[in-house]
Amino acid sequence: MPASLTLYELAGADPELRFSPHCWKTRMALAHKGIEAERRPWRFTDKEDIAFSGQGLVPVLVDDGEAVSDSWRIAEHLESRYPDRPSLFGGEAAQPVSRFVNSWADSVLVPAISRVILIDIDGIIHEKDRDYFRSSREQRYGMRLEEVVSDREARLAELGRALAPLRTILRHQPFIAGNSPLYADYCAFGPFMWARCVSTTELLAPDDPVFAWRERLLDAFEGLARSAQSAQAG
Ligand SMILES: N[C@@H](CCC(=O)N[C@@H](CS)C(=O)NCC(=O)O)C(=O)O
Repeated sequence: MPASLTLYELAGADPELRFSPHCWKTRMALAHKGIEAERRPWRFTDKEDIAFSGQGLVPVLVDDGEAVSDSWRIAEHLESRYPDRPSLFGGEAAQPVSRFVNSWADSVLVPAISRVILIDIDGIIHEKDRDYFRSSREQRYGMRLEEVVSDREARLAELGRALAPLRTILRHQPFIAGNSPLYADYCAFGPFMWARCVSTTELLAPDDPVFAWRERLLDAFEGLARSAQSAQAG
């Protein structure tokens, strides 16, 4: 068994609400490998608590004393440190393809979902994080949070268009990786968990193949994601 692992995860005012898309990628990766970690709640402004990792973002995984930050680097670490556990990438040649999916999720999916749910994050975070969250995000987007999410119908339509590559592949197979999920699936699923955790807005139509894929991942690992604390009812 792995020695001792600690995962720092972004939490809301409710410490059980773990809502970061990147932390969800890591959470699913650990479940895939069958590895337990102590999960510590972390807030946006708790920078000093993860200063030992040399940066200020989560997820941070501490594995037997070694700190690894960035969800992609954590996935690589888990794959090389635990080669006897189920592979996250499905082989060496598939690793760069997973990396492409991760880049797509971060550069297309996260921004598209944020234009729908960003304001909802303001409602679930700890009081001590609220000024930091608003000012850092308003600087990033160059507009007020309220404006980022204005015209919800148009934003949802944009998200729908952004999902075209995912939707197309899921018409032919149950997961991005084929018949069962791999890390590439978790890269795209993390942003949907982010939305589920903070917002009650439905991003997908029930007849969208992406909806059924999300359901399958909510059920994976005995419903790990479905049973997590979230803004969604069930
Ligand atoms: N590329 C990084 C991104 C990590 C990231 O942006 N984490 C966010 C939470 S989702 C964070 O820690 N934000 C802290 C802040 O904005 O100060 C990864 O994949 O882990």
